[in-house]
Amino acid sequence: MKSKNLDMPKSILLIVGVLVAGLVIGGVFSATGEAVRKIGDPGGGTGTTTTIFPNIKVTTDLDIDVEPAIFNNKVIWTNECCTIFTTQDRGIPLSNIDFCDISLNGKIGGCLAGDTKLRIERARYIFTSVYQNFQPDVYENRIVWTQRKGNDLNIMMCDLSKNGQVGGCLTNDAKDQITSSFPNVTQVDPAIYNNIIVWRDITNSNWDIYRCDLTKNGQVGGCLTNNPKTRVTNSTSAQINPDIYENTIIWVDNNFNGKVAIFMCDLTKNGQPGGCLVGDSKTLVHSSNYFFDHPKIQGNLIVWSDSVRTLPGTSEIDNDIFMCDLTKNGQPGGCLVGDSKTQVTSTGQQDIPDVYGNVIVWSSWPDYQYNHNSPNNIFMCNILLNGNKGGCLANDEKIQLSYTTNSNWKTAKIYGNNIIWTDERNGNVDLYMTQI
Ligand SMILES: [Ca+2]
Ligand SMILES: [Ca+2]
Ligand SMILES: [Ca+2]
Ligand SMILES: [Ca+2]
Repeated sequence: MKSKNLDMPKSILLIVGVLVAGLVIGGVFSATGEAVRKIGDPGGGTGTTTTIFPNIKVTTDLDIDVEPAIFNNKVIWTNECCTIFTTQDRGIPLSNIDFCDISLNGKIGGCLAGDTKLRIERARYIFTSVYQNFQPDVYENRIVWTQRKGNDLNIMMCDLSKNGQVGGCLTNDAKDQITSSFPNVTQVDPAIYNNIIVWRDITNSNWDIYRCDLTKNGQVGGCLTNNPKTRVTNSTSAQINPDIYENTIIWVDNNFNGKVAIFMCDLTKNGQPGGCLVGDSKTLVHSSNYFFDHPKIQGNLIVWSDSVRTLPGTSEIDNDIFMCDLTKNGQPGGCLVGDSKTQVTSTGQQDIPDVYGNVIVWSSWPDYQYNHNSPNNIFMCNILLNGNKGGCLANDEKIQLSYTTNSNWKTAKIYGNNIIWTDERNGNVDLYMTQI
């Protein structure tokens, strides 16, 4: 369960302990054989950070394992394998939804490299159409994803507690189709929190955010295939990439007065300014000339990447991680458009953040400005360490979690003490994880 204002005293003690221990044993090898290296994020501060967070391999296959999502111990991702050739779908790779459970590590269904992973939905070839699966998200026992079948894309769902029955998550269980196939209208990018599923939808000829409520199944606003779904936005620009936490939905608007913007709405304010009904005015969080990709919300924090400058000595954009805190609305650090936002990183390229509790993770390319082939790795900070090593202020030295040498952006997701990310250290895209 995702709890509000979650703090993690245990992990803070661990981080501090690790930093202290790291100062003592820096330069040796950890128990798992991962090299312990002293590498500081040139993103700020002085000195070096030592990490001993072991990098645990999750997938070992030669397939492309991407788009991880995590809730409690449940990890889900998109597995892209082998390319097939048909008349309609020439050269499109097959994509499956795979799953493992950290609490089953060492057993079937666990997340260690040697554990057999579970396939929730596989790519299928039906009536000359390839069924592809991607963009998974998970909340408690419910898993949602996007399925493409020919020209029709839909939001799908299964429930692990129904395994072996209709609506369950075993490979051969019939899954629930949330959105309609008729006409062939595209719905993609789902996110789920509790009973609410949100996605982007092109029913009205431009992208809008839509939602449904599982507690209203069978009625208007429910999540059964034929239930009329609830429209959230109606601006003629594209509203995309939604996320949801408790009653707050956030998304990106790709053309708000010529800029890219992050908006939010609050389901408890429905029918009033700031509510999520289609007629309610939505709340502007931030706008920029830079594209945000996926902003994320958890607890009181919203995180995103933005660019406010160029890299020193170049004309290239310098990406940074930014955050705001809903409890500070109306003050510096709050999430209203007039509030100054908090810059988390500094020099180098940083993108694709995620947040849980007081911890923010992201993909960082510290030496990008000097060498575009230099390593890109996963870094983290903890707000409770602000002003110190590991803190989330722009000049605080950050903590490096992964050690790979390739320069591709990585996607990290965090839940509790578990952080999972895409990693190409073995030549194909795998998932790795660590525990903080
Ligand atoms: Ca559809
Ligand atoms: Ca729109
Ligand atoms: Ca930067
Ligand atoms: Ca792989």
